[in-house]
Amino acid sequence: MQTKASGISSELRSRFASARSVLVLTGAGVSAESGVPTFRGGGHTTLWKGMPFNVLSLSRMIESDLAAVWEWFNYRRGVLQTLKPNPAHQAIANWRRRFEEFCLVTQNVDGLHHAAGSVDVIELHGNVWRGRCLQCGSRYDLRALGTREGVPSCPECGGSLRPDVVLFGEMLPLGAFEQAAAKAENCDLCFVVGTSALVYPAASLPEIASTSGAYMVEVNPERTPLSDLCHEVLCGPAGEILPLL
Ligand code: BV8
Ligand code: ZN
Repeated sequence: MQTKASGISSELRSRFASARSVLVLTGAGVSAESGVPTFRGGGHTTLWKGMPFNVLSLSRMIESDLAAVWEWFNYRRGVLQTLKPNPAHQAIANWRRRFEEFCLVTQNVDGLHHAAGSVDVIELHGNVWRGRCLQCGSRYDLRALGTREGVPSCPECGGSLRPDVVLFGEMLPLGAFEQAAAKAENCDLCFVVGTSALVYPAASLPEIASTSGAYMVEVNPERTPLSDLCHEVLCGPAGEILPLL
């Protein structure tokens, strides 16, 4: 069922009021109203120096041109620096205390869910504010390191850092997907917010929740490959819809 942003169905209201375990999966769309460019949708993909992001964010770029990867990620951190969470992030942060069990899983690397007060966020694709040492694996907050330009060095061992972000072709952080999948199996209400549902294994989480019998709700101005498996598709911007609940 597709309902306009103005109306939250009585069915969803009652399920929201009675849910015991809720899973929320977010994608770039939840940060769109904060000014973060999405990757796809709206007929464009994020380009940088003429290269599409899915070329830049390829794992082989780490070996072939780590400096270019840092230039791309330094640019993105620069853009994100001034951006703030929007009402969608805030609504989700408030939902946590309304349910016995609540799990927020994000594909986003922008850190805006944390900035809005969400805790225990499962970040499937890492976090653009962290660097990881290629030699010793130590992780650092790049804001603390004061990283601006070029390839930062590891304060521990002097090795080169890489962004602590999962690039295409790379494994997700150890245990992150498994933890999210276990929550998806046990949730009775699942929200899929602002994702084109094209990237795996993240996009398989709503399929797991649906198979486990969860009530499925998609929040997105556009339909996606997941729309047909949702009980409700709330067609509109997350920043306007989520605060209605
Ligand atoms: C893995 C970090 C396995 C980097 C990201 C062929 C070749 C190579 C790989 C593959 C392949 N086929 C499949 C794969 C696997 C690949 C994949 O799924 N590719 C897809 C594209 C086909 N997956 C991987 O590589 C993953 N790893 O599978 O490893 C493996 C096994 C063994 C050994 C080794 C490896 C790793 C995937 C992670 C990639 N990293 N990001 C960076 O940020 O640069 S993914 C990237 O896409 C972002 O993280 C983003 O979150 C993610 C998904 O995009 P969305 O979040 O959905 O954003 P998008 O712009 O697409 O959509 C926005 C949506 O919001 C739209 O629907 C729009 O309508 C909506 N919207 C807009 N405004 C609003 C809104 N909604 C609500 N409110 C609004 N206001
Ligand atoms: Zn190191």
